[in-house]
Amino acid sequence: MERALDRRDFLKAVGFGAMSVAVSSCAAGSKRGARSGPQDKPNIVLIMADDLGYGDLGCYGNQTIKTPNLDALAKGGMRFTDFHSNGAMCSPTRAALLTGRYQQRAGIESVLSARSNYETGMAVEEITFAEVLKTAGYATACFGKWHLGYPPAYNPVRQGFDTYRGFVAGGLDYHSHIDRSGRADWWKDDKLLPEEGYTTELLSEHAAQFIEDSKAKPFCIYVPYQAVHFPFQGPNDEADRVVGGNYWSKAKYGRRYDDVDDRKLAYKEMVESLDAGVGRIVKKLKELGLDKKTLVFFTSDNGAYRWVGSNLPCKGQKGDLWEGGHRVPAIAFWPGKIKAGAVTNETALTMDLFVTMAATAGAELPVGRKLDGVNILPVLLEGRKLPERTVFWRTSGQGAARKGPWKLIMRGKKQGEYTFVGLFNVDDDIGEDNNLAEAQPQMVKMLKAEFEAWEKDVTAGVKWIRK
Ligand SMILES: [Ca+2]
Repeated sequence: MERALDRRDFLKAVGFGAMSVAVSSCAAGSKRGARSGPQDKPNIVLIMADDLGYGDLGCYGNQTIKTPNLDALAKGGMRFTDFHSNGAMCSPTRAALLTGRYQQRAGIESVLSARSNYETGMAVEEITFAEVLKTAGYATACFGKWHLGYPPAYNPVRQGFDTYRGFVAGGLDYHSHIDRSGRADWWKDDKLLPEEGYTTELLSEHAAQFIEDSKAKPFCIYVPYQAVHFPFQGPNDEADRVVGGNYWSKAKYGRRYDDVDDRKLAYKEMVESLDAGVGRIVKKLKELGLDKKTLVFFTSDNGAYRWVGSNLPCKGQKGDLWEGGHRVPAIAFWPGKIKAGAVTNETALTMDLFVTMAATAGAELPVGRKLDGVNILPVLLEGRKLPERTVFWRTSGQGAARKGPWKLIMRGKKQGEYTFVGLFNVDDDIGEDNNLAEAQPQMVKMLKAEFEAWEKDVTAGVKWIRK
């Protein structure tokens, strides 16, 4: 229990308990107060796919891949058309999700590689949504891909999760659970504990079991699936790796890589297994009569690789700051609270989910901590608009800013200057085909100035873990 006491002391030291999340405009928030017990609080199930593109689901227009469970969630809840991952790759988006801030503030702007960053991770001093929800009496669990630190000292159980099953690296073999550096990577809390099975199915089962075990108290489950990140392996494929091997070459993609049609078939199987896993979790909520008191939120950590997945109708892919790199599917489901069949075009980002979950839980936010995300519950519950804001992205020589329909994108940074500057009205031109930078120099100037001010703010005094 020594560790738990340390965490409590730490949370006290950073000022938990003195500021409530503003939820006055929300129906869900207004019913909660000092008189309601923890058992009245809604549960939260946050599911994040990996590398799933904007055009990869049936409810986002995919004609090939069958996703009946996710389509049903969209039909029974709210679908976002303008939701974005904070990063264009895995670790940065996860840092923003966990902390509710731009990932640069946590010093994580690029991927934590199991080859070159194996000794490090996101600082345990960062305050995660799991830690915030714990202060409101929630049971917390993480089942899936962490990708925010490899040594046990950076494990999810050090960041507010009571329970963890899954893997800490990216690009795991779905069957043998061996990472790209040839290490076994399947954990129970902060200890290695192998388990047989297909990654997507194991995580779905653990999530369903946790719901069963935790039904008497409010819970928050974070399920970061690996699906549909490479290697391309469906549930019926064989393991491709052994401990001690090196999988940083093309072998990382798995044996179903060379043949394009077969690779795409594997990808389809992976998305469909993900869809079945979401269905398994929602079915468990329904069986226990918990669906009406649970907010389910589904999204992806970045766009798809276009040579296997679909970001249509967006341009670009994972790693890009074109829309295809960061505009992702997002679905919110909460029967009786969120209007069935709702579609919103509000612009929201991964980092908004931290404050949104705290508001859902009636949890207090840490004092003196700048959170960049905003509460999107008013969008979910009342179809309201968010306050106007400008949001930003930055990754490997690219920068972007978005205000209303306007998106500034800058690419190819060399000696402090970008070789490409584009301005697009992404409401009218989601494919970013019509560059209006020359026609709208004032808008370019304004967004560039806002971007530079943001850059200065989020990088001031940062100790970079991975830039
Ligand atoms: Ca990813």
